Amino acid sequence: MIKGIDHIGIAVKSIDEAKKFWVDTLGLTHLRTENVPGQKVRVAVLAAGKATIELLEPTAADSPVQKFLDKRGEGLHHLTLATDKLAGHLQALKVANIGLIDEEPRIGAGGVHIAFIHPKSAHGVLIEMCEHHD
Ligand code: CMX
Repeated sequence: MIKGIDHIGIAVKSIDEAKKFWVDTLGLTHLRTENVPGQKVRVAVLAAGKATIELLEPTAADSPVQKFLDKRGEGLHHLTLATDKLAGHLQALKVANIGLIDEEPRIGAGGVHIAFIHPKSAHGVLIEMCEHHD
């Protein structure tokens, strides 16, 4: 049911500053930048082969990414795995007593259906699962 790595999220204080490294220096291609109001972040999507890298900049003081920056500073924030049956996968995880942040899919960047697994249930990694409808 897991199709592969969809993207890796990196918490940054400023997308404009971070792009100087990731795009100008390292040479990754910037695909788009969008606001995700439901997550209180602005997201810059960079091409990285079949997957993407998302630079996450908080847009509100109570954004989860702002909390992460305050506590840990910039760095790897989450790993996103693509699945073709998100709702069914969440149900199976719930039955297995895995701590879910989202028990139902919700809408993330790009209008994709997403749900988060709590890092305490995933060996310290915040995992996002996503299902594309294209
Ligand atoms: N990766 C690994 N561990 C993390 C983490 C992360 N990204 N964020 C928090 N944690 C850890 C904390 O270090 C803390 O551990 P300790 O108890 O050992 O100190 C624990 O999880 C609880 O963290 P907290 O700082 O008290 O924060 P909250 O519990 O209030 O929130 C979390 C943590 C993961 C539930 C919250 O950030 C969340 O709901 N995240 C999902 C949504 C999200 O991150 N959206 C932004 C990006 C969206 C997008 O890509 O579009």
